[in-house]
Amino acid sequence: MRSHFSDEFEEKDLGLEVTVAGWVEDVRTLGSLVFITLRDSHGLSQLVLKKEASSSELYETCRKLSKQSVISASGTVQRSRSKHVDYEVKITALETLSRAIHPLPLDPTGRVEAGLDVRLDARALDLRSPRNQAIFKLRHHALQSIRSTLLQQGFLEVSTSKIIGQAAEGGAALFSVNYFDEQSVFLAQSPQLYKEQLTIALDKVFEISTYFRAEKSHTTRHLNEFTSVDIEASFMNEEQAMRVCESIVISCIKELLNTRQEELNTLKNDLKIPTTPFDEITYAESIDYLKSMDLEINYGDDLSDSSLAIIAQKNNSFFFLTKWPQQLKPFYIAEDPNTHLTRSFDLQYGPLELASGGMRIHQKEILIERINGAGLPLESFSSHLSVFDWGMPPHSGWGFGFDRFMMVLTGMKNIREVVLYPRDQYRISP
Ligand code: AMO
Repeated sequence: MRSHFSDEFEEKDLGLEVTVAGWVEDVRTLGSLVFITLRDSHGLSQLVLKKEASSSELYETCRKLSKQSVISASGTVQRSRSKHVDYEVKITALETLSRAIHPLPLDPTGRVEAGLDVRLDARALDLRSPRNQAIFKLRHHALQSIRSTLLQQGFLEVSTSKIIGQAAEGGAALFSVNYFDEQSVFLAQSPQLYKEQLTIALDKVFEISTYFRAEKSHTTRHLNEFTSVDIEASFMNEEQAMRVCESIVISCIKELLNTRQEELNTLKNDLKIPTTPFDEITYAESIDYLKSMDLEINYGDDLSDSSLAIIAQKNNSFFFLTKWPQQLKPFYIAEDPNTHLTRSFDLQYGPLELASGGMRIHQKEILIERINGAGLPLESFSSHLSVFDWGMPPHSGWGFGFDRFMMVLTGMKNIREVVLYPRDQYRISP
């Protein structure tokens, strides 16, 4: 069975015998004519049938079609008088392949709006709407673009284990699951330790995968399972890592603007190419600025949502927040011995944190000190620490929240909109 769509037909197809298949979006009768709008992920096609003595049974079948049923219809291509399509199929035969049972949980044409929870409960049907198709097509193309940018820069794509025996980055936000013999293991919250280890052999690696965090942050930007793009590279410093991060953002936006205007228009998202290099504000400058705005904040405090919102009034596009004090960054981030500030950065889009990274500690003794200082159990890191005896190069990297980046690309305000089956504290199905 081959499906054709009206926007595929050309003048030369007039009179061609075709079979089209798809989902019934609409059925309208106009005098003795019945029009069927058929949709699939490529677009729309229009079918038409005139009621005549010889076609009255087929006419009744068409008229009574339930919306969203799957049909296949055969006929000939003719010119259409409709405003929406240039060509239509004058049908001679129709088969219902699967009947949609009404009432449906939602109307995928979007004409009747449904709340996000209703939509997520019936996600597969929800995805049939042009708006959601645009989101997930952009997601597909964004992933391809990021992958290709990193490949062009010589990164090797890797897949690290998501089942881990020990808490890797500190125990806080890990899900534990039963493994064999009731032994508990954890789901990886990031590939941090593995990607660092890989720099001793594979040089420059990247991974695109889902990770798991047992955080109870029920916000529009947190999920308990999220997709991250991670890189790690030997002999790279934090400045170079920031430029790589910037490059995936810029290339992706350029590519979507060049090739996916249709989806961007559907979402009415006015995406613009940001200027480079992205602005850089240090943590200390942020604190000074917040103080100058009469905010009660002290050096060493974390930047809360409201603080970031104030900083974002001045910087409403992409910018880096750099040089954080050690207590606000993970144990593996390197410190500048002169300033005692970490060689770290966060990539922000206004108030939204998109990525974090930096230069790592590559000397075993310093790392041990930092693990102890963070109050983490040293024995959990024994196999990781042994790698540092095998020739650990200086290295840097970052983790980039891909779902959050999708919020920027699509203009969506809730991360659940850009993830097929989002998982949060209250949602583990479908
Ligand atoms: P971090 O914990 O900052 O750093 O995570 C990196 C980025 O991942 C995204 N992110 C999330 N997205 C959705 N839901 C969540 N619950 C969530 N948690 C994090 C954010 C964040 O900036 N190992 C380091 C990275 C590194 O240094 O390489 C790490 O995981 O966009």
